[in-house]
Amino acid sequence: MPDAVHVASGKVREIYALDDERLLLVASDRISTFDVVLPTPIPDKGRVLTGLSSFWFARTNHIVPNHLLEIRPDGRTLVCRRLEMLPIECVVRGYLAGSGWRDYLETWTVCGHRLPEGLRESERLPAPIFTPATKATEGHDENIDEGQAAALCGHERYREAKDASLELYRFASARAQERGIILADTKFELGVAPDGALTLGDEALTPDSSRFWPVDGYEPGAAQASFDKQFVRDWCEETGWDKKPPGPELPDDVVAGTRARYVEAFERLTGISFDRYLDDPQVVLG
Ligand code: Q0T
Repeated sequence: MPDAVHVASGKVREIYALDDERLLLVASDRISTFDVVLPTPIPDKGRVLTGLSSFWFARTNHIVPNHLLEIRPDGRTLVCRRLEMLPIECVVRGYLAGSGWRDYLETWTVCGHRLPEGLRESERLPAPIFTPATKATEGHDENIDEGQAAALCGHERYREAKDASLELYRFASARAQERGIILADTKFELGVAPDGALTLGDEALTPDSSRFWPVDGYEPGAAQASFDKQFVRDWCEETGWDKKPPGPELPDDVVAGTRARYVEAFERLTGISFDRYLDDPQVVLG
């Protein structure tokens, strides 16, 4: 990529600028758990995430346009339209987990949404809720209420982003449920294209931007096993690691088991064999 200028690094991916209008998003095989990137990569994880994200982009244009222009033959690189990103994370929750559960325990509300009393951890909500958060440059994103989010984005844009996010969640969670995966919650990053259209950016509806739970074994009242990262988490807990960097090297069986779970999520959700994707990444565009 001689002409691509590096512009940003995430925990598990890199962004390069091709020109004023286009970016390259490169997904690595790095994996993070308990907020720490581990030294051992999961082979093909970046391809699974890129393929899944592209699959959803190709099927949700009727809800909101997105930044995808092209998947590169390596299966881990997307050419994307450059957007002016909104200053909020667009989170949708269909189930009570993570910071939503913690906020609920203290206030029976999440981002200003009053919820019924007596809900249990991981319980399905009466209806999905939009729970915006700030984009923290360091540390964790902070949940904010509708008024704060609308002030940051502008009221009109906020309403549009909220409606699109809820519709994307309803669309994807229905398909995931049919295929044995609960999409407990998910985070979208939306932006504005040069023509002024609200546009979906980032990666979308992947296990790194969402909580995926297996339908089999779902049982409210406790935290649920993660579809993709549970082997890694269980193994890290067994080692007695203090969750501070550096993380432990993963043994081969944990790497292989985790790769298999990512591939399984891809195949269940897309209905496409992952080997076919490796052969020709364009298959996910349908
Ligand atoms: C972005 C303009 O992931 C991020 O950075 C860490 C690697 C967040 N981020 C997104 C953008 C995008 C996208 N995606 C876009 N289409 N246009 N900016 C920049 N940083």
